[in-house]
Amino acid sequence: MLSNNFVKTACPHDCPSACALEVERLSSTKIGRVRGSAENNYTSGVCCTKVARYAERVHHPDRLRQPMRRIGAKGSGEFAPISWDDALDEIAENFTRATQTYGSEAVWPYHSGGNMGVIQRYGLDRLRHAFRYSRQQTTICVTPAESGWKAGVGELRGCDPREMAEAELILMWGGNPVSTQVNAMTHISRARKRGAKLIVVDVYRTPTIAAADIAVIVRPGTDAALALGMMHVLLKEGFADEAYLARLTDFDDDVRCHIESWPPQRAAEVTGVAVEQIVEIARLYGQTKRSFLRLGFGFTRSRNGAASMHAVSCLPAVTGSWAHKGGGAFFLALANWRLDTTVAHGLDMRDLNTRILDQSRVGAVLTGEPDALKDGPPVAAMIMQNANSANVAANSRKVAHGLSREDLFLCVHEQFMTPTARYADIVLPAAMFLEADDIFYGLGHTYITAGPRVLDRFEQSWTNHEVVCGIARRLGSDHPSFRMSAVELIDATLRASNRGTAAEAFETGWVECAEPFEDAHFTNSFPTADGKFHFKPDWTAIGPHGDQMRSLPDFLQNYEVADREHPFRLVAPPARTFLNTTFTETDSSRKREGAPYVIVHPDDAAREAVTDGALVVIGNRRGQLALPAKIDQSGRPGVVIVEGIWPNDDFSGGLGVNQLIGDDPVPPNGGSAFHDTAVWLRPQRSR
Ligand SMILES: Nc1nc2c(c(=O)[nH]1)N[C@H]1C(S)=C(S)[C@@H](COP(=O)(O)OP(=O)(O)OC[C@H]3O[C@@H](n4cnc5c(=O)[nH]c(N)nc54)[C@H](O)[C@@H]3O)O[C@H]1N2
Ligand SMILES: Nc1nc2c(c(=O)[nH]1)N[C@H]1C(S)=C(S)[C@@H](COP(=O)(O)OP(=O)(O)OC[C@H]3O[C@@H](n4cnc5c(=O)[nH]c(N)nc54)[C@H](O)[C@@H]3O)O[C@H]1N2
Ligand code: SF4
Ligand SMILES: [Mo]
Repeated sequence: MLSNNFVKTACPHDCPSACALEVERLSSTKIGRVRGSAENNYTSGVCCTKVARYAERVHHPDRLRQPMRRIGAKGSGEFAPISWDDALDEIAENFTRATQTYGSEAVWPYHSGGNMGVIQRYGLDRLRHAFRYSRQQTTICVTPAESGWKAGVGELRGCDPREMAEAELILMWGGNPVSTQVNAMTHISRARKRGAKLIVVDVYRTPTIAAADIAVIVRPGTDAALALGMMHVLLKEGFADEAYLARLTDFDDDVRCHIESWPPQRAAEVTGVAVEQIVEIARLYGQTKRSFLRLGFGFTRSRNGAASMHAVSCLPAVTGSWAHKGGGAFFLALANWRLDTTVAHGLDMRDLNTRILDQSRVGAVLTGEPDALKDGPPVAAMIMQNANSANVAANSRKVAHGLSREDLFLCVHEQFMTPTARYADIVLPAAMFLEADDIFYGLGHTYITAGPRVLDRFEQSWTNHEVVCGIARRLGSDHPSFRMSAVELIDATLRASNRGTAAEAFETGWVECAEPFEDAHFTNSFPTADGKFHFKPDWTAIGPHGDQMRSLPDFLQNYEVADREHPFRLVAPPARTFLNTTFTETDSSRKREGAPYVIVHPDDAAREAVTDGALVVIGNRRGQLALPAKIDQSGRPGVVIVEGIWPNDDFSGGLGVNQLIGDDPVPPNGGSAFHDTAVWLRPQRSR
């Protein structure tokens, strides 16, 4: 029992912390404070400030209250209220018409990470499977990283992140947990109190870099070169565990020779990191087996991101630190859960012959690029849940073109009138997590967290589950799942997976799914076909663009290089008090973030005659935008940083930073290269 009015639930947002929460319930329609659960030993009583202030978001005056139909031009934002019945009729009619005209694959239900629930996100898959609509390859976030991790390790799981507390050294690579998953810092701080050191590798001075003992600032996209330079030192100075390499990896003379071709001098030239620092961090990493490698997403959001992830993930295989408590590596837990979601996700209705469209290429799909459409029919009707693609997807100019097509029927189910919702023909008001039941995969830890409903329905809002069931029934499906409640689906899922019941999960607040040490550390075998860690992966088994990769830990030079016309490399990482585009509507987050700006190195500012606070224009062949410069010696010269996915409306040209980012798929298996863009920069001339 929790004290006072606090009740248990869980955070639904797209954040590896996946916190167990305690919410102060003031009435059936009002909350007060939100805090991290002290009883859950990963959350450990901490949650981020944005969710601690959730009252501001759930009781926001701009929340959508009723279904609406477009009355103005596409994208004009002019809507008139309609009833739920009329809205569902219109959706069903348009899905039916698209199916009759082009076949069922012309309908594309689309979900993203606004809500990560097993029911309230992936439940939309039931609708697509029931009617053989196009499937979705969910690539926008994790795919490059996942591809690189799977190449070596085999499955997306690893050492228990709570073990960071027992490490002597933590190597945080390409992640910014102070901003993006604050709970990781709780466990890192525990280690540091015992004297452990923290090394952080990033491309500019983030809050996590500021907290590090050793800050390593690389040029964007060069992480594989740094890892190779470190491995060179490890091999040369006797820090490699040759017995481990022989027993549990495919390490051979080819790999040894390749690593020998990467002395620290070569790595230094590529990365910009001093030779001395490369040697220093390699030695520190090699000197203790309790070196915990914690990998972030950021360094994999490049065209060579999968190759970088693979190269970095080779480090603990070289030293054999996997075998030790407080050693090994962790990126993300996705293979741990072993949930049987047949009913919840309609897998019994799935037809594997229906085409799969790439979530990240929504612009190319909607503008009819044949490869993006898999040479199939156009997409003529869509429903989007948990997605703000007009803002978050790469090449947002192309996305805007696609979303404004007159012959596209678009339904957006949203909490706010986002840039994406503005393009809709029908806008449906969405419940927030506090008004819905769900369970969540703990991506950055080993719990499935349980999120029972805390508040009554807000105005006319519906949960994602209710909308999925409502449309499916309108279209005539008699699949039993469309008559089950979210709690019944959760219960069926947990029972089928031998993970207890919904009632038990809601009572406890979570279900522990940690693996025994031997499994989490791959003590006897890795989850690959031959049981070994692969220095020489078969990339073609991972994705269709595997032939662009090399079967070695490799620095791939396929990224967008700066050239005479585009002398700068742009990195576009998250802002601390936004969560992707969620919270861009709350005053406290907007106040803290201020306004969009671009960080420019003083040397570059001097050369381009840019002064602090002055408006500059950054651009490339995809687009351009104006924003003030913040001159700061934060990254390397030639690198500019724009933090936060600001709403398109915050830019005078009506499109944000993602208009500059390419939407070509990252090899081997797709995904977006959000931090891999070449741009020009110049002062904005007054007219
Ligand atoms: N420049 C740049 N772009 C990026 C990234 C980057 O680092 N830099 N990161 C990328 C990454 S990693 C990701 S995952 C994507 C994220 O992209 P998205 O998943 O699209 O982003 P979010 O803003 O998290 O959520 C989208 C919307 O979901 C809505 N929502 C929340 N809960 C619910 C719900 O229960 N029901 C419904 N119907 N709607 C709900 C929110 O109001 C929000 O508008 O962005 C990508 N884009
Ligand atoms: N506050 C907040 N929290 C978030 C989010 C948010 O938008 N705001 N987004 C959520 C989502 S969807 C996700 S997927 C996670 C992502 O969380 P993270 O794992 O932290 O990944 P990113 O934020 O994309 O980038 C992390 C860091 O990588 C750095 N980086 C960029 N390019 C390179 C490179 O080439 N090499 C190296 N070494 N570093 C590089 C960036 O500067 C950034 O500081 O965070 C989640 N949490
Ligand atoms: S956004 Fe992340 S840190 Fe914040 S409450 Fe949710 S899971 Fe926890
Ligand atoms: Mo993400």
